[in-house]
Amino acid sequence: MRSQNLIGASRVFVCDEGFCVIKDGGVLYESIECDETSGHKKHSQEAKILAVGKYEDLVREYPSAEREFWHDSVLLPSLVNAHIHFEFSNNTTSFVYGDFGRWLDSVIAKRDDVLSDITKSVQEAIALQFANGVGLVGAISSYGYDMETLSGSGLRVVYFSEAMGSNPGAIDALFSDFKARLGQSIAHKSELFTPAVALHSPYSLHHIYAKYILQEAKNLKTPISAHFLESTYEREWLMNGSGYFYDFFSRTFKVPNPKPFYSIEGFLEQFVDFDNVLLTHCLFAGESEYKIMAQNAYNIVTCPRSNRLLNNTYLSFLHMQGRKDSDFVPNIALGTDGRSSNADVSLLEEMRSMLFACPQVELDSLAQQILKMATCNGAQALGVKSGILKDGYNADIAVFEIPHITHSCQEALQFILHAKEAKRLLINGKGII
Ligand code: MCF
Ligand code: FE
Repeated sequence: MRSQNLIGASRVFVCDEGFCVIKDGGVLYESIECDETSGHKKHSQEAKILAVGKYEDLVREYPSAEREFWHDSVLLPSLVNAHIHFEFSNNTTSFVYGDFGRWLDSVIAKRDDVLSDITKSVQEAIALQFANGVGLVGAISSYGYDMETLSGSGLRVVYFSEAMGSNPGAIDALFSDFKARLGQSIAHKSELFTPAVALHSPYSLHHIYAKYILQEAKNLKTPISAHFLESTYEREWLMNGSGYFYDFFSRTFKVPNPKPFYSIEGFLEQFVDFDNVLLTHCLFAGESEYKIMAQNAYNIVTCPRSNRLLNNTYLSFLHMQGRKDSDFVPNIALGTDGRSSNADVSLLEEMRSMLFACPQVELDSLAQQILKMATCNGAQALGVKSGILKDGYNADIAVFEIPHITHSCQEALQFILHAKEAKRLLINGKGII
């Protein structure tokens, strides 16, 4: 069964390369429902955008489409939260902020308490994604505790089963646990749920274990995520084998004479044959690492509030600004990280924080860049055809009421300042709100 729908608003943000804004615009999308009868009966639905343009033109061209128009509103692709840990949604005040080492020590000491009985807080975090107009997330799962809740939620999810472990004697046991989690996520695979693989970080993952994990990812052609160069401690450890992580392994884990598992370049080189590589944070990457990332089409995910809280700084994407040399400019997406390193998982708050955290960048251009990071860049990083209003793309659409938006010539900026709660949210053409 096919049905066509038209949705319009006073302003439409296409979220394409040039950040095109359509006045009184609309999006025509088509939903196709089918019952596949191969083996057992399975119901599937797919909704794709067919046309984008002036609302009135689309009404004329598609007179039989069901339609809705939102006044005083902005319509845009539903937002993309490219890095979030739902499993840590119970946390409020358990972890220490202001220094990455103190944070990590506090996570190791307190995580068991935070990780118990998470279902309700995961449901609340999902509801908050919807209220924020988020239609797609890159969910990092360390334990698989959030899998059931996410897979049936209606949210579009790229689900990264995360691997972590530095003890060579434990690799077999860790790998079999990882394969069990990955196997469960594959069993949940659907139009909205994509299994994927995360390597926690260069400091927490044995290089032999990483090889096994990457082989799984290669077989399944999944996206890959890793936390990378988040702290000065991590950089010092990878470059010199000294500092916080030396003490961490020798004192906390009683490893005699510990050594890093990778060089910085060695860690990056592991991913050259993969298509969707997401490196989160990259706060202490320099020109040479940016170059490797850009040349291999790796994506950066930045989580500004988490970065301020754990490492007292922000991704310096300033030096990439206005640089036409695309060799040095990786695609940058936006994430909230988890409540393990943030006050909440609101992407709209993250966008506002980022706006205020980059005073060096011209305001209107920054606002447009943040919106692209939270839509097209995020979807591109995750390998999902959402995040742009364009024919053939998923009908993942959000509408926000922004009073008097039609009076402004700074629509992107005013959106970031005033968007509070989605009035309408479609994921795969289905009305979530
Ligand atoms: O992105 C932040 C900071 N960097 C690293 N890890 C995490 C972050 N938020 C949550 N985590 C999790 C990670 O997935 O904390 C644990 C892992 O489960 C840290 S390793 C003991
Ligand atoms: Fe994280």
